[in-house]
Order: sequence, then C-alpha cells, then structure tokens
Amino acid sequence: MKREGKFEKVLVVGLGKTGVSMVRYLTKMGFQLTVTDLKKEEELKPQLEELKDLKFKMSLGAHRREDFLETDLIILSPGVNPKMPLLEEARKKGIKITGELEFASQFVEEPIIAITGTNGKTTVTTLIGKIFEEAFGDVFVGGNIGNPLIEYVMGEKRAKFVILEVSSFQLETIEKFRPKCALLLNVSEDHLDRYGSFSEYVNAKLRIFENQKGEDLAVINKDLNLLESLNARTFYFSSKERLKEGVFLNGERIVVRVKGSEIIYPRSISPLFGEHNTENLMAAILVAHLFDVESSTVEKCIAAFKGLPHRTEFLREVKGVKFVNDSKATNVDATRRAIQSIKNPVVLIAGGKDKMGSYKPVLEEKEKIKAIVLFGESSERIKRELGESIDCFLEEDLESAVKKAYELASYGDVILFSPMCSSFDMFRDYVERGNRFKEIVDSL
Ligand code: UMA
Repeated sequence: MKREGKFEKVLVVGLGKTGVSMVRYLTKMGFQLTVTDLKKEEELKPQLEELKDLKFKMSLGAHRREDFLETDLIILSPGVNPKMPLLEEARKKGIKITGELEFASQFVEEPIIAITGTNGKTTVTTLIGKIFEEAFGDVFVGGNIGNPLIEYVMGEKRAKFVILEVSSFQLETIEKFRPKCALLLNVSEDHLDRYGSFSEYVNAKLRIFENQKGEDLAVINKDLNLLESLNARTFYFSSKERLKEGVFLNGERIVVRVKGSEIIYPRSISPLFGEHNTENLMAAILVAHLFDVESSTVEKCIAAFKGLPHRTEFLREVKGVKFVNDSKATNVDATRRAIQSIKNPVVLIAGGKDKMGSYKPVLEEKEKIKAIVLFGESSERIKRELGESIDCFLEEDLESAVKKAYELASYGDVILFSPMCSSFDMFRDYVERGNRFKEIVDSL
C-alpha cells in the first residue's frame, strides 16, 4: 500500500459505505482529512460509530464552499454527482477530483475483471467470483456490490483476481482504471435523475473499456448492437444470434466457441430461471473460458449457484399464492424481465424513489399483470402512466401494499415485489426494503 505523495489535504464527499472505507484508509495513511455529507450528524450515527476512534474533521449537514476550495484532493462517493457546482468551482481552481474506484484501483496490481450493465451485475459478479475462486483460489469480489475496492487495498491478503461490479456512477470519475477483462451485460433506461439523457448514461457505462489495450479482453452482449471497435480483444455473447466465436443460445443449450473448441452446457444445469439469467450465465461462462477454466469447474459452480437474495427470490406460498421478492429491481427493465420470467398471472407491488424514467416498458408484459399496487414517492406518477392499461391501487406503505396485493390475488397467482424504483424514499437501501417485505410476508 503506497501513500499518494502530492496530496496532504483530502476531502471525502459522502459518508455512506464508500466514505467510511475511504476514511479508514486515508486516516491510516496519515492524510489531513475532512469529510462532508449533506446529512446531519444524528443521521450518520452508525457510520460515525464505526469511525469513532479515528481523527478527521467533520463538515456535516451541508457541503461548504471552503471545504471544497481549500483542499488538494477531493474523493467522491459514487452517489455524488461530479457536476455539482461546488465541484465545478474546485475543478476550475485546479483541485484534483476523483472517485473511490479510480483512486483505489491505482494500488491494485492483480488482474481486474470488471462487470457493468443496468441489470444482472451483482449476479454475474458473484458467479464469476465463485467460478474463479474454485479454479484459481483467492479472489476479491467487490465494488458496487457493496464492498468498496479500497477495502482490498487496505487488506493484508492478496488475491489472484480482483472481480468488481462497477456502476456508471463509479465510471464517471475514472481516468486510468483499466480492467484486464471488462464486461458490458446490458443497458436500459435508468438513473435519468442523474444523467441528462439515455446516451449520457450509456456513454458512462462504455467508459469501462476506455483504458483497455490490445492484450485486454472485452465481453459484450451482442444483442445490444452498441459498439464500434474497441482496443481490447472483443468477445460476444448472444441469446438471439448464433456466433462463430463467443457464447450463444441454441434452444436449451448454451454453446461456447472459444479458442477453437466448442463446449455445450445444457441450460438446465442452472437453477436460475428467466431469459435475463440465461444472459447472465452466458456472460459468466464466456469469461471463465477466456481464462481457461475447466468446463467441469464451470458446470459445478453454475449448478451450485442458487441466485442472490432480493433478486426474483421465491419466499413462500400462502393458500396457493406465491410471494417473490425482487427488491433489487430498481428500474423498469429489471421489473419487466422479472415478470417475463414468471409464467403465472402477477400482482405487482411497485414504487419508491422516482428516477424520472418512463414506466411504460412494463406494459410489454401487461397481459400477465393482473394489477399493480403502488406505494412511495413515485406511486402517483406510475399510476398516471400505467393506470389506463392496468388497474393500479395506491397504498400508504409497503405493509398495506402487501395486504392489498394479497386481497387481489387468486389461487395460482404470483405476488411480485419488484419496485421499478430505488428505495431511498423510505428505506436505507434495497436490502432493508427486501427484508421488510420478507417480514411482512412471513407474518401473513
Ligand atoms: N451524499 C452527499 N452529497 C451528495 C450525494 C450524497 O453528501 O451530493 C451523501 C449521502 O447523504 C449519503 C452518502 O453520500 O450519506 C451516500 O453515498 P453513496 O450514495 O455514494 O452511497 P454508498 O453507501 O457509498 O454506496 C455506494 C453505492 N451507491 C450508489 O452508487 C448510489 C453502492 O451501490 C455501492 O454498493 C457502495 O458504494 C460500495 O461501492 C448501490 C447502488 O444503488 C448498491 N448503486 C447503483 C446501482 O447499482 O444502480 C449505482
């Protein structure tokens, strides 16, 4: 672990997971550190408790001009918009601004496999982590998944591979971040509250390939038809098209054509259901084969991987009605895909923090949706957009939404909690929201 020589005074913006890890690292390295967060001290109790023995200056409850202009380096949490006026001012003054991913990755010498996409990132990151761990031994799995990369830099243990879920937010502030292998899984409308347009969001995601060189690898969903040529050697996966090289779906079989050989995996080896998961599997399998993992190892890990909590997670059946927790669905495409993967009629529970995109894509599955029960900040706008096509019911909170959905459901229906929105209007994050849903369902 090295100390960045040029900087003495550092400002960390945001004291969430990223901020806490950055404070631990920067205080350990002896920087003169200030932390600013829009939240007040009493709202940051758990974080401050974690950091109570460390010495740093706190500037909470607002972002103050002097903190931004009287520092050598500013490190942003991903949730902080780099276009914020105070940051523009600091930039003009020549103050260096970076993000945690860029900052931490400069200390990583091991090969990085980075995964981005609107949906499926966590599933693919976790699955690649499991396959690589089985094949090569120690790996670090982190990033947007909830374990900031700086934690790896701080830790004692070295891994053979560093496997990172990366978000468009994190990619906005990269300069030199260069994964040995970069994956783009899919892109659909999301985070329009941060980006001026969809293309701005797509461009942020594409930055994952920006610093790669000829000896690096790029893995891309062919069905996106997104890209021109990249510096890295590019490999595709597709659920629609047969490919000469790469991975594609042929009926119920996943066909791998890499390095001159052909290997076939039956789709049924994986317990994960849905077309979206087929794509996730293909992406992970392709990466495994690019790094010469034995097919028996790939098969073993895929068969054992039962998916993650809060992603189309079956909870229980009550009087013939099944409850599925998909709290991680924070955008409309994730919800559309979840409904697509369910065969039975669905009563959908949705709503949360509005990211200002259109909810209409969910109407592609409208034949299957019996009703939508809405709660949270976005509920009225969703009703305005979808109410003419599907019966929508507004409820105060998640508890009353679950009760209403149960009233509306009949034997054989699925109650799907797939919010299409982020959770921050009512919950700390999608995990807390999903756990609350589980508690309510358990108590029925
Ligand atoms: N804050 C400010 N000023 C601002 C904005 C935020 O002070 O202008 C403060 C907030 O008051 C809050 C803190 O910053 O106290 C939160 O920072 P953050 O939003 O960056 O959240 P972290 O807890 O650091 O979590 C981030 C990622 N969050 C986001 O990108 C919004 C987590 O991804 C990630 O797991 C974590 O870093 C570790 O790397 C979550 C996410 O929702 C899962 N990601 C989005 C997605 O996947 O779609 C991008």
